[in-house]
Amino acid sequence: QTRSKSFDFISYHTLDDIYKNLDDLAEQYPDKVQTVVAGKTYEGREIKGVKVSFKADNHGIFIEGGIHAREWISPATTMYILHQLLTSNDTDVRALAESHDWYIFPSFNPDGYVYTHTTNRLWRKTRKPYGLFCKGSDPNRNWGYRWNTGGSSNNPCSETFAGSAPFSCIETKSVSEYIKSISDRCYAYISFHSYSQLLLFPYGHTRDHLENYDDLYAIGKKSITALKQRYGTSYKTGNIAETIYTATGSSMDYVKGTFGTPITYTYELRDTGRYGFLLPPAQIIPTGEETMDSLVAIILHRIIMWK
Ligand code: PAY
Ligand code: ZN
Repeated sequence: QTRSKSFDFISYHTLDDIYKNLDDLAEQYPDKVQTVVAGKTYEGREIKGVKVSFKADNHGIFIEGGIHAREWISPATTMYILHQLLTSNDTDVRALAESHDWYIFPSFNPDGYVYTHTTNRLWRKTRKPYGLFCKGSDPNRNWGYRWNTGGSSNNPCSETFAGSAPFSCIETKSVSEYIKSISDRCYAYISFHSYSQLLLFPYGHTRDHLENYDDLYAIGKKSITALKQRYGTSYKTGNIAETIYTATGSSMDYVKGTFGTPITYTYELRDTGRYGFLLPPAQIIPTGEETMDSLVAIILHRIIMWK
């Protein structure tokens, strides 16, 4: 076998390169990594991820990346996490990795991601046409929990178009069915966006502090404190509506509201606007490192609080 197995974190990668690396990892770690295709996109691409498992029947953690096409640091960070789980020698990371089943999907919006590489670097949505002039729904406004009840648009030309109905995007529909099939095995759902340096949790329709707000806020505080230790990067944490703006139809709110998953966070990764969506590739590794620190804190603190 002379096939190259290299994958680096000093540049952003195409969808093909990311998928190739997932296949390579499955080949390299046959007893630990399994590729999973959770569905197809409007343009016919696979929505591919991996399940990583060091032993049978661990509790599951779901990692979602790339639902918004232009937020390139998101797929890069999910790939960084995947590689760390497989190769890190850090004691905490090893404990975290080996005591969970991981479902990691670097791109929930492959058509959009490819479009940002070929045509328009700042494309956010999916690519299915609506009417004559505009393409794409906002896949993070299309999920079937309190769909289109605030912070989304009925205009197909809008960046936050909710779609024609809940799960009108084939992408959100198929991945939601996959998530449902494993939901009883996952106690945590983490999604990655950029930018703003926020650690958000449910919900986006109201500023009210619902369900386990107090726990999620306390864990969130510990997590962003851990994140800051390494490079001084400052985050804020809180619910979506209070911390950024009203938004409905997100994947995280759907998972929380439908399955009652206790640990649900959305990262808005670096930066706060200097480079915005065009975060320089030299920041992939530091972003990955600090995010890994904060993820360790989330899971370890959850264990301390509830076990
Ligand atoms: O549920 O994550 C949420 C809502 C917040 C994000 C959203 O609009 O979906 C925030 C934005 C994002 O990551 O898409 C923030 C960026 C900077 C944007 O495009 O406005
Ligand atoms: Zn986003």
